[in-house]
Amino acid sequence: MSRIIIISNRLPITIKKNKNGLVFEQSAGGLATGMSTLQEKNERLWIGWPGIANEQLNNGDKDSLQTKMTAMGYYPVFLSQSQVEDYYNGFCNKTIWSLFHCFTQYTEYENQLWDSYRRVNQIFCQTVLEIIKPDDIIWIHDYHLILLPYLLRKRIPGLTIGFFLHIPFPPVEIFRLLPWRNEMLEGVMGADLIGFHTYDYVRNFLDSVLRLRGYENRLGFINYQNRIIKVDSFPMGIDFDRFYNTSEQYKTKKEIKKIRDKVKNYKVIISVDRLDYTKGILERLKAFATFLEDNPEYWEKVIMILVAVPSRTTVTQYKKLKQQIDEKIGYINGQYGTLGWSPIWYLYRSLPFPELTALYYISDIALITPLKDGMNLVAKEYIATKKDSLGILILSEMAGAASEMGESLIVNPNNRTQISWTLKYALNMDEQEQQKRILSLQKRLKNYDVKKWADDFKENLIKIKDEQKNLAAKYLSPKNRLKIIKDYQQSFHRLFLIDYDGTLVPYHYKFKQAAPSTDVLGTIQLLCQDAKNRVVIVSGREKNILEKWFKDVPVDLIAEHGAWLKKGSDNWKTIEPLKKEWKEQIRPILELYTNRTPGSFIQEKEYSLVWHYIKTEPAFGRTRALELMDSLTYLTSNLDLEVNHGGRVIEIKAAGINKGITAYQWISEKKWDFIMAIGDDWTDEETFAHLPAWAYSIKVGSGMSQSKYNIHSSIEVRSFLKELAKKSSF
Ligand code: ADQ
Repeated sequence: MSRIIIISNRLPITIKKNKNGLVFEQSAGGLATGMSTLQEKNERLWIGWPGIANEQLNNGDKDSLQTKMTAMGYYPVFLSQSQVEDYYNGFCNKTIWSLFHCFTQYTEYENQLWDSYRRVNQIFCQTVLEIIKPDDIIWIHDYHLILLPYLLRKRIPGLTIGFFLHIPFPPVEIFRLLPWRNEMLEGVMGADLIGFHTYDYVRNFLDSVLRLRGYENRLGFINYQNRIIKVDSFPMGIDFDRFYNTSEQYKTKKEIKKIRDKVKNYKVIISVDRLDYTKGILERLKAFATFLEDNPEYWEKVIMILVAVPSRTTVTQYKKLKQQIDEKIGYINGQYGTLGWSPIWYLYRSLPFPELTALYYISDIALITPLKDGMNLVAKEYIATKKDSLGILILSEMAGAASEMGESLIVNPNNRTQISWTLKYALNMDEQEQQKRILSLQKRLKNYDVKKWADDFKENLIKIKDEQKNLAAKYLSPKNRLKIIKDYQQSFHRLFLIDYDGTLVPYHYKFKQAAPSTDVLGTIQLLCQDAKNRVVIVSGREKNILEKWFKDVPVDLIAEHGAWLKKGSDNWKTIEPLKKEWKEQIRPILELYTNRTPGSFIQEKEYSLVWHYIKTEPAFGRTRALELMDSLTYLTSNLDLEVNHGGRVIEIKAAGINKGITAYQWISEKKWDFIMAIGDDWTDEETFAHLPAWAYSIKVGSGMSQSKYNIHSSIEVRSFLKELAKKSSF
């Protein structure tokens, strides 16, 4: 059984040094819980920085630390104070964190910080190499280690590497601002599986890969340097049961009672975050002030408990924000407070689990309005804690969690009027409505908790690795070449179905109007010299271009992905039958949206899939439909489909023609005893699908395919075709 190696910037354990020596403090974060599930089936090791700088450790400390930690399943990466400063406080938090959250105004582009980031990624790589075995499964976490997948891949090419980004991936217009964007993309593409919280981030990433590096994807699969990479969304969950059951634990019950005695009959709005500019705390306070201003009837009736965990306290931006928040709270309490009532109760510290969950439990409303947030686990924790099903979540549409938590009240974090109005609406929501919303949110959180998330990621990683291995096994070996040549020599009626771009000529010709070279025409000419051979060029190109290019060779032509066909000297013709295999690829997306959108459903017709949202809450259904259209437009952009939106339905149907159906006109024409189809992309898969089982299908490149064999390049295609042609016996 393979070992799982988790790599993150910080270990879930912190080392401190006091006069008695080294002290270990375990932290029970959400990630640690998720990762703990992995050790049920595999041996697990976690590599990361233990939170103490080299300068505080002597050699003896380091040795004893390593021994003790290894026994606990951890392995430390040692960093100096200046490395932590320039890499973590520097590049990670002043460059990546701000840029990826679209705060370009706070982003610093300093070569010195970048150098340190690269250096620390290399230190991580060296540490990992000290203990790694080739069949280990590596799971790298987050933006601190974006270069690590590539560094490890370079050293051990066959390694199984997964990468998960916990923060948003920005739109390409923002990402491209980074001077080191190409190195970052190459870094992460060293992984086999790349995970994000939401489809939006997946889309942004794929967009950057296409526009900055020129790699296309098909349904999230990228064919990169003869390796298939999968990019997908895995919305991180929480330890649902732990939060759901907390209100029955002794310590939490005690806290609940204590807090209830203090908050008396006030309606309680809770706000919990790390103190970070992305969390929108200042904007939230302004919105709360608007609410108080607009609704004096709630004075002395409502309080907001604002909990902020100190974070990155040495970074200037954070110091400034802390000061602004302190001032704003002071202003609101001064402006609206009375002798016995302060509208905001402020806690600036980390809270133990029973206290934090007691606060969640007693709160009537959670107001969580980040300006940008990868996921936001607090929103999920709040809902999970509500065993009595009472409470309302007001959630920013900018949090990744919003795409799964449609039953909460979704707001724009910058729209104070909307937030003020929504607070009033929430304060008046009846219990039945609250229960309905919470129960359906809880069901989803329970189904996809943090353990399921971790398992799902691991399984997908193993699956993509298996697919890569299957593919490697399909490369056309010398032995198989000989077998094909033998069959060729023994046959009398041969059909060749050959794609043009990416097959006879390299893929990048697609973007040019380049005519076939003399070598390409010579190869085809050579094949056509044998009267037993019938050659069809099966292309997506326009018919007039193909006709012009191949006018001097006696080939048949299929143009525009099967829309047009031309046999010998006949005129061009069209055909129009329909196919439906694409449904297997599109259905999961519709199912995902159906799961996330109560009231919606899928209707399956023979040649189309229809997503209905007539029975959903109108505004919510419409928002979801627009999101789905966005995903579908993207996902179907290189599939042969039409997507139509109207009348509260979205319909996806086959456009009706493809290379395979048209190629079948030749395949079914007579009793061939040798058929060979060669192609490089998804449009050629249709040709492969229409072949009899005994025919030879060859895919150019390392993409996944139903072909029998794969071949590396168009050069190899031409040389193999020439080799075959030369074996003709006249
Ligand atoms: P964070 O930005 O830290 O995480 P979040 O997902 O909300 O944001 O997680 C915060 C965690 O801290 C929660 O588990 C919460 O319980 C805990 N916490 C908050 N306030 C606390 C307090 N006062 N005392 C104790 N604990 C407190 C990053 C990304 C997120 C992404 C997560 C996970 O920025 O978008 O959801 O990683 O991928």
